[in-house]
Amino acid sequence: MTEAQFIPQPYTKSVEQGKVTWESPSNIALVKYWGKKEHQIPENPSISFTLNNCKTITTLTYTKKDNSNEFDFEVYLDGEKKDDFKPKIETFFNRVEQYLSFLKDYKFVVETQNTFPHSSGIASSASGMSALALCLMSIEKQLNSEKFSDEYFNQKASFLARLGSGSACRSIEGDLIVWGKNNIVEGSSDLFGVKYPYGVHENFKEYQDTILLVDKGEKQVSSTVGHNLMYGHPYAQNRFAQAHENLEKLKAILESGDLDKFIEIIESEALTLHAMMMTSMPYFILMKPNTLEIINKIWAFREATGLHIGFTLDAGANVHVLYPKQESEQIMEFIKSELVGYCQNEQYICDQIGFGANQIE
Ligand code: 2P0
Repeated sequence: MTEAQFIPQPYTKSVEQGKVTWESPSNIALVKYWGKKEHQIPENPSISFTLNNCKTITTLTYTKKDNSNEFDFEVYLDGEKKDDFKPKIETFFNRVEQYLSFLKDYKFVVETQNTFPHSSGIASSASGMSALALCLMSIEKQLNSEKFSDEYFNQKASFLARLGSGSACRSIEGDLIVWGKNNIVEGSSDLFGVKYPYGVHENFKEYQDTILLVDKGEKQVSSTVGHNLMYGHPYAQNRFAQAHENLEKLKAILESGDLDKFIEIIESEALTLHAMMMTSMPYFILMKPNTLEIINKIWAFREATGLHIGFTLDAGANVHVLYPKQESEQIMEFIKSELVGYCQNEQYICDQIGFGANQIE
């Protein structure tokens, strides 16, 4: 697959107006994407669990307009006009225009809402950009008399979402998605996410993710700044190589169901991501004291009980506590009694592995 395959043929149908709604989930990387080349091409492969409950729901209303000189759109979050979202969408439209030739023919209204608290420190770019990409694909589908296969629809939606925000390309489908060309997963691509094609042990079915909201503030380091820190970073090349190695190890673990080894990889990936930020120039510490308190408590509880509780982190202070469904009763009890006190306003979100986006009729 190359980019050229996503450039549409001239549209055969004309549509005056319409409305389409998609809900799309967030995802949490197990092997992290950190560092990119031009055009949203990742420096290394990543693999993620698609989430189930943390979602963005986006309705796109489109009305044909007289001229096709420029983009014309408005954005609403929870019913309120959000002009500060416009530059990101404008950038996205510019990047995808050659793949969606109708973009300047319509006036769009984007109405969006998240199922998770707005400033929770949970990235809404993955769910938000994937939901918008899917809405645009639904319009493109209507403009073609020829039917798209589901595979093409999802692949192009992921391709477009990636141009909005890299990690968004992993939110179209579930339950495990790989993005970034590598020799370990057949069919992997830098251009879009693909469903993990190999056997996955029962242990990972319905895997749980309880997200502890340690710091709900604005992101201290934007993803653009963050990825740029990997340019000229003294450890970058080793880190990129390590991501391939960890993906290979994870493949064997996903098949065997070895939860101890699983935890070893995901925790190492999380701490490596943060180590990259601590050792870049400029340098950042994105963990908070309570992030470390939680990590130490998790380690002590795991040591004492032998339960398979582990964590991962995004580029922020919140902790994703990951554990198998069959141990959830005891682990949830521990989370509520020992960890929730470290969260801002005791807030946390219970989520689990999910299966991707859905169109809402
Ligand atoms: C990931 N993160 O794999 C990594 C781990 C955060 C930490 O992808 O610039 O918002 O939009 O392509 O996808 C966050 O970066 O970056 C991210 P852009 P994105 O999930």
